[in-house]
Amino acid sequence: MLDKNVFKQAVIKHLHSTLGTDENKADNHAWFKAVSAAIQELVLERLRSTQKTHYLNDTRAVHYFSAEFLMGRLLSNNMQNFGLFETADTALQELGVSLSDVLEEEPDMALGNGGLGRLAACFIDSLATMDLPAIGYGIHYEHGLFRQEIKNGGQIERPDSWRDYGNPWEICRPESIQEISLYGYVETKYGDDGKIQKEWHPGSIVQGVPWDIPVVGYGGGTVNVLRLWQSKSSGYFNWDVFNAGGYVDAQRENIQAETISKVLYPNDETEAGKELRLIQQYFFSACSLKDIIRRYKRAHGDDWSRFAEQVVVQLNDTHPAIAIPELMRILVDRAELDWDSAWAISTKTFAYTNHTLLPEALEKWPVRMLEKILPRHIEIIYEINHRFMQEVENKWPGDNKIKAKLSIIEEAGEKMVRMGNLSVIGSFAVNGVAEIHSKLVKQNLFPEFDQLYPGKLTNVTNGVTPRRWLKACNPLLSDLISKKIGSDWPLQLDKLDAISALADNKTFQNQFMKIKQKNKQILADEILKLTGIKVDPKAIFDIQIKRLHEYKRQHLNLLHIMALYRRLLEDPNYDMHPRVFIFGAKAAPGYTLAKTIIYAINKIADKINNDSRVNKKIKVVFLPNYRVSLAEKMIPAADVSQQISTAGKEASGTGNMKLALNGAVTIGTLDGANIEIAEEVGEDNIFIFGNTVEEITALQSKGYKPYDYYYKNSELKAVLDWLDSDYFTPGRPGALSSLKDSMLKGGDPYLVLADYDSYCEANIALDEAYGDSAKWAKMAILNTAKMGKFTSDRSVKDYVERIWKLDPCTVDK
Ligand code: 6GP
Repeated sequence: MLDKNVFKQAVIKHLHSTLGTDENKADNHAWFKAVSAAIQELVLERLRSTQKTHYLNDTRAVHYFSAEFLMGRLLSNNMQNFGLFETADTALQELGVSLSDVLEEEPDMALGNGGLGRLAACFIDSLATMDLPAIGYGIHYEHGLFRQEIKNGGQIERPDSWRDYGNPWEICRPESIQEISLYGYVETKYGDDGKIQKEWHPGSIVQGVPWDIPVVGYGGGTVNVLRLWQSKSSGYFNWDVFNAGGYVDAQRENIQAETISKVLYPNDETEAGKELRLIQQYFFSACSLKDIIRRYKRAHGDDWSRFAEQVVVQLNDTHPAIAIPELMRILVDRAELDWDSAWAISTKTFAYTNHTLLPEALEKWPVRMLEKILPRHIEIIYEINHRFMQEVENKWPGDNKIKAKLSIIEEAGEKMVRMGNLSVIGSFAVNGVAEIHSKLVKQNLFPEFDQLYPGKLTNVTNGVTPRRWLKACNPLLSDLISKKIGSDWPLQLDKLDAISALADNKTFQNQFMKIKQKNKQILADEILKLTGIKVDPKAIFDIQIKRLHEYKRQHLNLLHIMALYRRLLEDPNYDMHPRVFIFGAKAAPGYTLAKTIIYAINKIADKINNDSRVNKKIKVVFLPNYRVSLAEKMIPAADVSQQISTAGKEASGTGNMKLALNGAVTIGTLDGANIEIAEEVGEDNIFIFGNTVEEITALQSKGYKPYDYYYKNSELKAVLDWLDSDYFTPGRPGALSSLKDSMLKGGDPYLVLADYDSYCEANIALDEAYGDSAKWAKMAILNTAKMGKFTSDRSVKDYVERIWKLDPCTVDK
């Protein structure tokens, strides 16, 4: 593609003419900018060809609406996808620059919280790789997810400023600015034909400025776009104030408009319920729909009949669900289609993915808030609901209980709009993200909808991109795999299965485990650099990385660590393989108990790591500011993957897939995609423990009593009581009591105590298995070998076949 010398010249050219510096003066950041600019030249060339090809072929495209895209870093990814990584590496070496240092200069694009946002990033990677016409639509947050610092063991949130020094990938497109309306009132008029017409007189207008981030497919054939909207004052609305001498007041409106895209709400799986959040949702959904319609009209004029043939919109959770009444508003009020035709188009356009069953995450907006911010939309929602209630009446005549349950409007207490119900009613397909989750969506969340619309509710199991999550992040293992089975596995992950045949081969086992050992050494160095803690790379590296949430049960892991600590104090010869427990997790700033768990991990870590009686056997590490780029360093070094959520709570998980792909063995519950991982790797190659969904339901229905477990198991009791002392928090007795209380007085809502014994047993089995190095190597190899199913290419293929109905469109080189 590009040879080393041409690449060098391009980099130097950008160093000179884009950055205004030179080889002698440039620091790593300048090199990063220059290298990115050189790569971006290629990216933009492919972007132009892609857009032209899609336009000429008038392709049907998927529009992935998501309030979050957790992209991470792009330079290494884009070089990998163009096959230029090695070229760049040697070119820079010859210029006396280290590529890995340069890559470290790139801030993560952390425009997301966790699983949902990272899934969106994997999907757009797969879409481009598979030459599928697609656009990601989201918000150009000025501040992504907060940067986490740990002070005295506790989490402190600092603002993230990912584009303070400019972002080399994004392109501003002022030519495609959109304007959207907010507030105001609706006027009811009668047309000449006597028909009722509605006119929304907005109280305020906001501009959406699009920033495009190119999304490079593997192989560099297709380059799609992620279009992120930045809010800006419309500029002319406040001239009156301005002319009246109110310069400062006029600026106030600018500030308000610009607030919309200022920050990402840091709540993971918790509904924010804040006015600004609803405005964010409407802002990006409305800008995106306008953008889609502008493009559609360019090809098809005012003929709406082909809209749903050309456009499919995937709603990533209910965050963009307001797009449903927005499209109805455009079709009915603006295009003057009759309701039924408009509804037919709308319901062929939208599809909805549910990502959680947690009640606190199911979005509801006060009717009052919608009346104020989106007065026309609430009318439309009422109309949708009115017609839907007739359908319900036809199916279940006279059943008011069902009506109350299925209604878009919740009437008990303050009137609320249920965005989940709106999404199911307004979409032609609804999917969960793993088999068990989709089953629970059908059985528990939306059972009546499943009866009313047979076949609408379906499953698409999540996946992850093997380009980022194996090829790029684990180059040693990738090279070994390619040597053994050829190099096309990143595009056909099923091919990994071929290494199963080598799982018993001593030479291959040694090669595989040597690489794991090297990756562990690299992580050990990083841990030392980041925390000052020295860990032994020969110990088991046991990793739990994910957002901090009670349902994910980091505290179950912690109770077991404390139990090991006690066992070692009681019996210095307690037989266990040395183990390093490594955590990475951010807590929502307002989630007090989650923050206490972070504090507990750090305090217990301090104690254990400095206790010479035990610190040869156990160490505990909390790596601050967990994010995509840190995950890329941790995952290749994991021996053990902790996936220990309460059964029925983790919709799928995707970290579980990334860790197993890199040869970590899972200790996990029968929850989310763990179940499918277990099916793939086989029960001998995973440590499954804990109550199943059915068992948990049974426990709860007979009245779950956490105290029974507390009194029955003296070790568990001792460990929990320990939290009340000041052993881990010298001078602050009781600082960790709220954690104990959550599992006893608080009723232990996530059944930590019910799974404790079984978790301890699984850990013992794991420790024994690790002691047999050939056995462990085989397990690790088989985990990598059997992950073919979990490529996001397979997920996207499922979406294409079942929901999106897209054809690939190759872009000539
Ligand atoms: C997450 C789920 O918790 C996780 O299990 C799943 O793998 C991921 O979505 C991708 O599907 N849900 C969220 O992050 C969320 O905010 C509203 O749900």
